[in-house]
Amino acid sequence: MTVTTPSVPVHRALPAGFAWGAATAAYQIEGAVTEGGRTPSIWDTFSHTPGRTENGDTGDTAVDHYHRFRDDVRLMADLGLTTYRFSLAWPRIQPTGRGPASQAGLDFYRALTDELLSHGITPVATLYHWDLPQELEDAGGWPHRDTAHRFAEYTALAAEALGDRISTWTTLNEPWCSAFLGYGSGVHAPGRTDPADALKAAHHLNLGHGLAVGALRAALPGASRIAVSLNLHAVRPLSDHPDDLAAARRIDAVGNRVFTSPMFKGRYDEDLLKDTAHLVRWEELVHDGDLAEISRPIDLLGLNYYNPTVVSSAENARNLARHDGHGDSPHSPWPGAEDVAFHRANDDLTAMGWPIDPTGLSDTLTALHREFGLPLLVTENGAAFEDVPDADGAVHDPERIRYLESHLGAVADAIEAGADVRGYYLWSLLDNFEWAYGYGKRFGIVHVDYATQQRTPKSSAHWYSQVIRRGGLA
Ligand code: IFM
Repeated sequence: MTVTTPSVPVHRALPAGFAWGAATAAYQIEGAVTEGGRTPSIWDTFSHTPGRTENGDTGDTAVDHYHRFRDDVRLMADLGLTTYRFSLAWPRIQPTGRGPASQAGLDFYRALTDELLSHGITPVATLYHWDLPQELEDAGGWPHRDTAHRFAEYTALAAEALGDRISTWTTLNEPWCSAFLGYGSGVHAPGRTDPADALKAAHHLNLGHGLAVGALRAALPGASRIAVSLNLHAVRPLSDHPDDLAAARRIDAVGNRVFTSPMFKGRYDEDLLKDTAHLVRWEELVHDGDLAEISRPIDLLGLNYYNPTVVSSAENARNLARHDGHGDSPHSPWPGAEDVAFHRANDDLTAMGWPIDPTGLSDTLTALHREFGLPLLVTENGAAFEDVPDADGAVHDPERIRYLESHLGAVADAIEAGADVRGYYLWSLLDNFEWAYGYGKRFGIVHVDYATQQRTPKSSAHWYSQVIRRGGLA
């Protein structure tokens, strides 16, 4: 890829040392699902179940990153990325979710990490981006307490083997999706639809996070940094009617504070416990010592942001179109808040139907800074559009550039307002398997021809490269 040196002056510089990255996840890009001793995850099972994904798409081959990682790292280096966030596949590192580590699995991530380091790109590893070993789901999955302990055991294996070359670790990616889309609405693997199980899963994901933080601290060198990546909902009431304000409070409770309060305040909030008391017996679910474990201090908070969430009471939604943006299911992913109505913030939409509004990003970053005072990372942000190569094979994606530019501007706004934002990982480096949407939704700044696996940097890749070289926006 050729990169031209920009002559445009920088009008909005990001702080020196700001981490310029891109993010991916194992099941979405690796393929090679039976190689190196890897065993099936819940996403292998789910995607192979008829009717679960668009066109029956699976991650069997994905974008074949397992075999092409050296070329992909070269692409990252050409772009000028200073950092890359990827996830480790649990069933590759610890097949079946129990017992010793697989050398082949560890070797793959050693080779990937060494390749990144040799190009001056800082690796950031996510331990769990939704690929639970199927055996652990068969034993009860995240609603089952033991899964949290299995996660800590796997974390220790990964950290002991890779901690000498990876210094920043993220425990969970978007546990809200794992718990509430996986066990509530069932649009994600494992496709279960029980609101009580969704809440139990949330608690055990929290516990798994806390236990993993302990395992990471024990195994990693002192200067290592530990984070979690949360897709916090930028919740806005449709109006200031008390019922809409109540709807916003409920979604904030079961969408955000179900994770942030135990992790950063060592408690579950009273309103969440009350809203969901008819579904779970929290006093039995939460054991003595769990909250101390979950609230072990971490070094960075990762925010994944795509769009704001506008809500109202069902009554106030009458005659208005409703859009929750989390896929089609007769089952709600919002236990205890099933009657809340969701609305689009505006009609400026991505190919996912998600409204574009960067103020949700700046608002959330500044709110997180005020509330928790932790250094922040934007660990995901990006957009899907209908990208089609032109006659010469070039892919022009001005809408994605507009999206990224406005959201990087929002990061700059938050920094100006005092938030300590240390880096930005756009989603995603490559077009990839977009879960239940299959390959139909393209989020990459690099186009992938799925028939040939050919990579073509889109115009947004060239644009991002210039932003990185400039250290800010023009
Ligand atoms: O592709 C996903 C990613 O795996 C998690 N965050 C949201 C992205 C876009 O839907």
